[in-house]
Amino acid sequence: MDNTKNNKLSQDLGAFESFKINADGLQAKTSNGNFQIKVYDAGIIRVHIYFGETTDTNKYSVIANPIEDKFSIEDFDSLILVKTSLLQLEISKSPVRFTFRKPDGQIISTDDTFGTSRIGEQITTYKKLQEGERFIGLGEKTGPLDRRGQGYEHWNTDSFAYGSEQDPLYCSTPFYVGLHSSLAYGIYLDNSHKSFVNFGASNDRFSSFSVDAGDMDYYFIHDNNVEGIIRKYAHLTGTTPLPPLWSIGYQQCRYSYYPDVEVERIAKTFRQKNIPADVIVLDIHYMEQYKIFTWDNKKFSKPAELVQHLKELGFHVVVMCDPGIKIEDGYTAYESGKQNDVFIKYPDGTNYSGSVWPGLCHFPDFTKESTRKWWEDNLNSYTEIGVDGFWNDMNEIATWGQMLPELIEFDFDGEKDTARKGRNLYGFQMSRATFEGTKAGLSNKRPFNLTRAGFSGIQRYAAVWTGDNVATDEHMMLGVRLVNSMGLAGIAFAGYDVGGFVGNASEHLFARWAQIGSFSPFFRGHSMINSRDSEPWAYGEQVEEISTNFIRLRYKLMPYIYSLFFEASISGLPLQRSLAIDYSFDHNIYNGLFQNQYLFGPALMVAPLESDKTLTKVYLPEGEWYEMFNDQKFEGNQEMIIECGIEKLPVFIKSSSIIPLAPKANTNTQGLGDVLEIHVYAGHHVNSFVYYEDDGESYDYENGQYYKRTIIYNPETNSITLEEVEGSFKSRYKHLKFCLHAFNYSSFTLQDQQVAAQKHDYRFIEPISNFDPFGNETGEGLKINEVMSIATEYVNDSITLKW
Ligand code: NBV
Repeated sequence: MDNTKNNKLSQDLGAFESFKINADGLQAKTSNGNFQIKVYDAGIIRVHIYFGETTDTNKYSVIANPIEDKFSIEDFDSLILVKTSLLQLEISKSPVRFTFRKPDGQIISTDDTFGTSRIGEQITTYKKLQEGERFIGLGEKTGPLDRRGQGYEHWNTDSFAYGSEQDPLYCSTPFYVGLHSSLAYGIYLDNSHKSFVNFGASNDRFSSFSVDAGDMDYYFIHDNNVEGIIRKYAHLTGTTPLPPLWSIGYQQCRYSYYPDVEVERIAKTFRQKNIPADVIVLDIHYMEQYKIFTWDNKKFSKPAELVQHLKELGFHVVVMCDPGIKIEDGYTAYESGKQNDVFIKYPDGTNYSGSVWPGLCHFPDFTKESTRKWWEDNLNSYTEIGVDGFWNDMNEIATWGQMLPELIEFDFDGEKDTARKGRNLYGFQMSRATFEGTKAGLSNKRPFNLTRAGFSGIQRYAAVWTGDNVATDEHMMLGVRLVNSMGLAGIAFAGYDVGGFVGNASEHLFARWAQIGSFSPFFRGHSMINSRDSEPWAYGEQVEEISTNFIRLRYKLMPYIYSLFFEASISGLPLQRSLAIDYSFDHNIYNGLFQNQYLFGPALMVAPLESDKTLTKVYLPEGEWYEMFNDQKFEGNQEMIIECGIEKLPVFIKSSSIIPLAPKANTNTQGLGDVLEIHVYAGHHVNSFVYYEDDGESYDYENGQYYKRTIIYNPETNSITLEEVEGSFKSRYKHLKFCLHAFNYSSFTLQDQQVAAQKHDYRFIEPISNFDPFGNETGEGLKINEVMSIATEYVNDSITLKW
């Protein structure tokens, strides 16, 4: 298909001409272009196609390097074969087309007859749709879990009150997983220009991905399952670093709390009411006329004192950071920004100006090292007074009218390019500058960093939230799906505005949202200016009790959640896991009724439901499940109708699960008890859980100051073992309590000594006063879990309980 004579039509790579083998792959020339193949791992092959003489790649997302000599290349008459232990890439020579196979020859993915072609600067790769092929992932994208039949664009966009089908939103991660014939593969399209993915949107012939400019540069990933593919994507683009423990507690936000006394009143109310919380977020009104690095000296006359008072109450402060720097003589950030030449520019060398909150602004060029340093110096004004949380907003870049001219120039660390390539990277590089800058200013303390916009790799620098959602049931469910999908794209630390940002939540909507949010990685209540108050107590007593119950439950789950963040920091596996990760080939999970269900860590399955429902359909995948709030046991592989009043949520625990729980606490840093409960759910399969603990705030864990041990439940040998501790950190727990669910044994030994087990009631949540959806006053709708408990001292040596 050589259309060279007519450059208005598409032109593919043409025929193979020559190639050279390198230590990490091969470099080839075709009649119309070039391609490089690089091996990054036995299951990761990079295909880099370019039509001109020079390459145009993205230097910010991938942090892995190719491996050398772990593959073989064979040259045949009509094709070249690149082989690793997990993959075979077959490159046909005329025309040049790519086919990925398993070592046994089974096709994983093969080019459509169109292969890779360009129309002008735009390049598209076409892949044959395989029978029954599904597509999942792609990060913050609306639409169903199975994306087959949909198309998407990557172009970071401020999307106030977005519709449930709207695309694009704020954050782009062009990485998806294809599933067919019981196998899974991933494709990461590593190009930050505007790009498109088509999952067979208009016909059943091909899926395709296109870039508006730059090279066609993609990583093909294969592993035994979706989990393995996510791990490999994390190998390429990095993982979420361990967040400070306080940041995974409840965060209270509002646009905006002011003045300072109001902020303190909110904080004190949490404490008076014993509702756990760790963070108060200051939105744009803390600044003087929305100018970053300033404080409004009337509303916040003594910021250092405020931060200190809040600290005494056990609260950390997160501050809003907008990128726009107001053009105003005498404003320090503006003057020093000009002096240090930190802003993005027009081609004539003048600084780009755009209107946003403070008025006309210039915008820092975070792809420039000296700008990042300047940003760091300015951020010191926050870290110096004890602020350790940062919120990067409006970084799509959002300006009034939303039209960032594409000719704007970015430094790209010495390789200047335009906003066509820079726009999707702006939030990513701003978050990088904020993370690295505040990390430097906090001397060995971990900052918390949040962003709205980002690109693949953003997980290394910030948590991501889903922007300006709306207070409706539809949005609540959409938010769950967005976070599930972001988890599939490497963003383990993600969440949504609990209660809805735009509009006013009803009482029941807030209650449901707080329940579901308590099982999300990032847990923050937030709402817009001029909307109703949205603290857990602002919706009446019943909602206060329900929200408090679930926020407390989250705090009980903290040892489990923190251990999962540790796991995410190593493997990239998300906390909030779409069922498509573990049950990828069970077609029921893609049913519109069940597509929002997810696992929160390996043990819990949450089945979100709307606020006006008291009956819901839940799908239990294979295995055995216990309903969390009454331990009722169900066989998997079935749909069920569940009665679920507004006081609780359908949450199921997988049999053989191991869940470490903390004593009741109102913060993650103060008043922590010293009894660790290990809950184990009777089951038939051997299971293990890696328990992880450290000081929760510093980087000392990098020098071995952590406390890690594997807990193993083995129903075959009738034992639970806590293996010996690794690391030099001393656990904050002194006592240990085994809480055994559905164990029908009466005789136990601990370290070979006979021990007594006590049967007693256990409640994860309390009944709601004056309210019972099932007709009585005592909250009996909420049945009680019966557990068998065995208490002992918590020692570092291996501990074994037997029965
Ligand atoms: O800073 C104000 C808001 C913030 O509360 C919200 O969470 C962001 O998504 N911000 C957007 C600016 C504009 C809101 C209309």
